[in-house]
Amino acid sequence: MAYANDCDAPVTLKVLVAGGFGAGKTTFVGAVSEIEPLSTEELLSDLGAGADPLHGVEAKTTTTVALDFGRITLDDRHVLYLFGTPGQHRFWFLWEELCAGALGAVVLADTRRLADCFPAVDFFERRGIGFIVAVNEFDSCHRYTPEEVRDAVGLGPEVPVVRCDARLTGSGTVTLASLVRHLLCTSAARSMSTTSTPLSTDSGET
Ligand SMILES: Nc1nc2c(ncn2[C@@H]2O[C@H](COP(=O)(O)OP(=O)(O)OP(=O)(O)O)[C@@H](O)[C@H]2O)c(=O)[nH]1
Ligand SMILES: [Mg+2]
Repeated sequence: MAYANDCDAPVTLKVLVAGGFGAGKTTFVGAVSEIEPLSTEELLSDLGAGADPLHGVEAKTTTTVALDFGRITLDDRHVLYLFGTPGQHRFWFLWEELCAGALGAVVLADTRRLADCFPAVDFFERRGIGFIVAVNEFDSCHRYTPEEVRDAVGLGPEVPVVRCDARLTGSGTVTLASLVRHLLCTSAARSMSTTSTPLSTDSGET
């Protein structure tokens, strides 16, 4: 679509969907995207299977080798671009490129392999990119409470933990709304702390 000038073009907001191998990132992006998602699925090779053990995800036959891409139009001025990251260790170098300009991230936690979300959590914490953890509840797997997940992953109290089903559009949309709410709260808190300068620096303290 061509716009008369740049001011007419909608503001694009970039959000990442990250997490461990097989956590449901491609499924999530596909469920919420209003367009046919772009995915880069390839058959799992022996090389990849050696590096990323398949325990818990034995039924998996393909993996994302670059990214997933989806889009959600929020209103006539705002469009959300969703980027799913690759999960296999050997493609993690792409995360750096993918996170450029990102507003925030959803880290999917797989209830079968909770610890697999550590690297994504660590990645966003180190870069100061706001994120929430969404527990993708696979069928017939143990259901952790959000507090159990917070403790297990070592998340601070400021990081929201929500439950989701990556296959369902409604669940994915609620998850993204939680992320946006979290980012807005964080940014409001930051601007409050930078604008609330003391009235006088002459406190008499030494
Ligand atoms: N039962 C169930 N299956 C799911 C759920 N989410 C994803 N799946 C299935 O799990 C498999 C793996 O999901 P993907 O979306 O490919 O996972 P991914 O995180 O993109 O995987 P990588 O890109 O390889 O890291 C697919 O066959 C999905 O249909 C879920 O919430 N419940
Ligand atoms: Mg994928």
